[in-house]
Amino acid sequence: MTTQFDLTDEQRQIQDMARAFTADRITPHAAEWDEKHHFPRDVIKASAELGFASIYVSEEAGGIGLGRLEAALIMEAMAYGCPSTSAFISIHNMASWMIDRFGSEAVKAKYLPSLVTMEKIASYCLTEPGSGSDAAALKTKAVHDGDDFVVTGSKAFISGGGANEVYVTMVRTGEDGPKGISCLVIEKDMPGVSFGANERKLGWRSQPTAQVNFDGVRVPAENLVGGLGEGFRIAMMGLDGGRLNIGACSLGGAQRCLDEAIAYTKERKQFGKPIADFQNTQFMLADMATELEAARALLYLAAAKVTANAPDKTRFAAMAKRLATDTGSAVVDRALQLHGGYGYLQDYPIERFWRDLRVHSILEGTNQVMRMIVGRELTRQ
Ligand code: FAD
Ligand code: 2MC
Repeated sequence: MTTQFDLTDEQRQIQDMARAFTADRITPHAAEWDEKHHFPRDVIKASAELGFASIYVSEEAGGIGLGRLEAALIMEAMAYGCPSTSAFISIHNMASWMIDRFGSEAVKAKYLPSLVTMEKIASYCLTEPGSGSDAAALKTKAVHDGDDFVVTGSKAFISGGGANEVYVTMVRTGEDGPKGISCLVIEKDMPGVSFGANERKLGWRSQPTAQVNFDGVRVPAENLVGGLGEGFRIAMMGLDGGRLNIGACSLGGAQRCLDEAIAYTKERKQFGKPIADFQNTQFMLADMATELEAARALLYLAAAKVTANAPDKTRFAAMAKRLATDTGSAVVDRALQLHGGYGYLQDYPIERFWRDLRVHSILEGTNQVMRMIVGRELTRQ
């Protein structure tokens, strides 16, 4: 019975490797990256040496060809140090996988070698100023002209916007709605590509977010990923995995804050004893640990379903993202409460995790959209 719910030796080794990398390269610096809005490109690139830039990119394409549970373990481990940096690496993995899974041999050969090493980093461009949750309403137009597509429009909130070299972009090549959307790889240096100002954000400060503008950008037709009209489905399949990873980032961040809260409440004395001795503290810690384990169990199950391409994988990924991100934020909020006034200060890491995790209930599909995906499937019959 228990072996069914245990990680394999290989999964534990991957987890250990990610934890060691985090302890060495991420945790000691994360507060400074946050405070100085520093984008740690060198550390992000170093993660590629361990294969973390291409976790579920195939081995033929230079990736490490692992499953989604392994990806979740890596994201969770790195988020223990910095959820923002971990999530940034997740988005690169999602975009690279889309090229590997759906791209032609030509587009794969052109981009994957530099993406797996993170010589180039990839962004994922779906959201527009006028279409967030209703992603299929996107308007960025790509018109076929000779050997090129000519792309005009804007993408909003793009993680890595202005810094990254490769933009995996959903564009309209046909009719209104999801069937008229295609997926194109656009490069930073193509004439007509420009970027808005770096957004000023509550959290996720170790990475840039910016609008990406396309003004008559000529993109070679060979940069099409998948067939014409397949872009929306490809984008959604990318997000099935992305949502698991974002959930895993919440789990890792929340675990860190739970561990910090246990240590702090054992040290901090009030009314002549450690605050950990109060039953209220113990009950809060007990609930935090219980809820975190429950969310983790669902997320690992959903990850196994995405790896196995199970028919209910999208619903499970949505359920797991919703639960892990809501639970993660609730756990961090209680960890902050247990730190009292000190939790509100930058001297302790909790407020950074509180800010970083908050956006996980919004991006890669809001938690209302997650409920919509689940509710629709449950009532489809
Ligand atoms: P809206 O869709 O306008 O939603 C506003 C509110 O209405 C939300 O509460 C929503 O849940 C609710 N709502 C909308 N429709 C419904 C409905 N049918 N039923 C019930 N409630 C509903 N996008 C990318 O493509 N690439 C990126 O790299 C990227 N990075 C991001 C980084 C950050 C820091 C942020 C903040 C966002 C990023 N996004 C990115 C965009 C993100 O995916 C969107 O913000 C998100 O999908 C929500 O869209 P919106 O902001 O337009 O909100
Ligand atoms: N896998 C495969 N196909 C999928 C799919 C999935 N996960 N989800 C949808 N599709 C298909 C679906 O089957 C349908 O095809 P068909 O008609 O052939 O059956 C088609 O796509 C259209 O799907 P819907 O009818 O469900 O489309 P609708 O427009 O009603 O709603 C919704 C889709 C709301 C689920 C989608 O727009 C959505 O996920 N919105 C949230 C947007 C989002 O997540 N943005 C994240 C941006 S990235 C980010 O934030 C980062 C930080 C990187």
